[in-house]
Amino acid sequence: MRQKLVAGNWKMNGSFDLLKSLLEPVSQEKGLSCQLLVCPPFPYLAAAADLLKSSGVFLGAQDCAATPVGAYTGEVAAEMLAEMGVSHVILGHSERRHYQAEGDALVLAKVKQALAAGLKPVVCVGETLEEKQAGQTAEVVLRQVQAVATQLSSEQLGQLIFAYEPVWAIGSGLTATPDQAQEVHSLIRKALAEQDQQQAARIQLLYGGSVKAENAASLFAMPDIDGGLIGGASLNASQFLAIGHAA
Ligand code: G2H
Repeated sequence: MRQKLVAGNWKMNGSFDLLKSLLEPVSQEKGLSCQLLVCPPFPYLAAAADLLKSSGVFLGAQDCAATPVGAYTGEVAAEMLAEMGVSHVILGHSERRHYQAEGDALVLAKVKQALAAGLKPVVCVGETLEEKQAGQTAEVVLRQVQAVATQLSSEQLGQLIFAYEPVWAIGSGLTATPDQAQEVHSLIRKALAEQDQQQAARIQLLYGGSVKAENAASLFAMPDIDGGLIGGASLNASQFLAIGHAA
């Protein structure tokens, strides 16, 4: 019922060379049953939109402003992204929560802007190693999910994608086991179902954190894991496509 989604989060990596060498094979790949999404940094979005034209591969950004267009130097508005052919936007990634001190209220404001512009927000949630060790995983993850979900209408809720990314698994080579990830995904879906059962059954829940071709199939086989948000491994076309084939 839910299609799998494999999303590449390039983070602050890339070049025009990489764009071409990566997106050409990705856009030409046939025979994947999952959806593909690539999220390069802002300066490459226009060229990426061109390379992905009529490929069926979705294009995403890694952030957007919390306000509509206006006097906000250095910011990029959601409606600008939409105008460029962007369909998705990653919001609340743990790197932004950490390095840019983004909190739940700011993430919610960005989600609202994204939705108003017709973008699908990919809202990232996840606990740090300290929080995990203190037994606070469920509390932290559900707080981050509900800070957004409970402030939206049912229709808006249905536009969201959540990505569970345990912070201790990001870029570390450590991955949550499929069972650990499923347990958290199932908690998220149950919390969403308490708000809106129909939408909860439809919302894609991605797993992120050191996903590679070797561990993707076992993660994606879990009932509440609807694909992955892939960092490092999305920078290599054959790795990224192999993860797509695992989905
Ligand atoms: C988690 C993930 C992508 P990586 O940040 O969002 O990155 O796969 O490199 O752990």
